[in-house]
Amino acid sequence: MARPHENHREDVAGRANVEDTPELLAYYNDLDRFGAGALWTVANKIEPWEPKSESVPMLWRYNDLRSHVLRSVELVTPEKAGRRVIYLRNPGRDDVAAAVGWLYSGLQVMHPGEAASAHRHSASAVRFILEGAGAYTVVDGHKMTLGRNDFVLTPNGTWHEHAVAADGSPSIWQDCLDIPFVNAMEANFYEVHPDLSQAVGFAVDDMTKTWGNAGLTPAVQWGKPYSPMFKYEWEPTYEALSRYAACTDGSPFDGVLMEYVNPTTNGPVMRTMGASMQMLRPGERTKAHRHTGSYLYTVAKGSGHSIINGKRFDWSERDIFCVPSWAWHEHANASATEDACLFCLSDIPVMRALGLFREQAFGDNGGHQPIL
Ligand code: GTQ
Repeated sequence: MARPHENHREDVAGRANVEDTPELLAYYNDLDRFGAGALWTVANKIEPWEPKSESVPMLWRYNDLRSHVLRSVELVTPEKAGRRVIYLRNPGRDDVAAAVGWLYSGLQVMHPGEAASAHRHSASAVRFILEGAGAYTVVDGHKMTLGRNDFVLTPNGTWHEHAVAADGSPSIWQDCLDIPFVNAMEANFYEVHPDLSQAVGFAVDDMTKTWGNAGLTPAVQWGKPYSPMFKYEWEPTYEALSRYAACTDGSPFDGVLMEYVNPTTNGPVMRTMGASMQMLRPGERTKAHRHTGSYLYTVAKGSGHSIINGKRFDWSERDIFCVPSWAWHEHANASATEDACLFCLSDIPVMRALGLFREQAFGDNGGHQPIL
């Protein structure tokens, strides 16, 4: 059966603008029968003037979701579910289970004494701890204890498993993975650990203790293409932002923003995903800009609002929101006395590595300056 005929015309020199005629329609039909089509019918659609994200700006309120996330504990076991996660849906990206762009995110909950089986996959992951005590992750035999606002990496190909210690408390963390991207690349493999769990082979938290010492690096080789510092803790992150805030005007677009880096390269923590923490000082309101790449923000501290493509989203601690690629956005801290901190996970490393990163300030040349 012939597909419905599409013809995306634009009356602009250099763009496709061919009117349908009975003769051409018959021609398109013939091409369709042999698995072919005329580019000029779809060219304007597949080559937009600028990125057109299908993702919708979204705010997921923790207060709305929390009780439902906790309910899943009574409904399914980690053994049966594999992982007990409530994932964040974006109406524009339901087909690929992405929260925004090509990034997946979900809220995983575990009770004390529970553990999820060890596995590995081609997708890379980070976890940002929202609440609870006693949670830990084991990555390739390295055990990391996790507290609120800590952020842990499980890079592509590493064995990983999550659990909460028997004397801990119910824990919820946010998972962010590049699953949709790896699936788009048609390169996703998945493996369950043969023993369902891995032995811990190193001192607890050794990777953070080895690699997370400001300005000091050990005389140890690290050849892997991701950060050896598997866990970045909240306290030193907040201290670094506070110290930097005391001596900078910050960026008019981002406030006081610092990127989490691989200490052996100063580059992003993983090849496909990068992370940053951004401080909005009391009363601070940033200017609007936009850039390519998809962004998931988690409110680590404080409250405020963001305006994304003209729509206002009011957020408070633990809320998650997304900024789709090339969407205008600006952030404001609601408090005149307290700072607010936003954890941000993005696919900027992919954008940069492939030469696709672009950035534009709102109002720059009326938006008409060349961006390529
Ligand atoms: O723990 O690696 O939320 O594979 C979804 C898929 C977490 C994980 C998720 C996963 C993981």
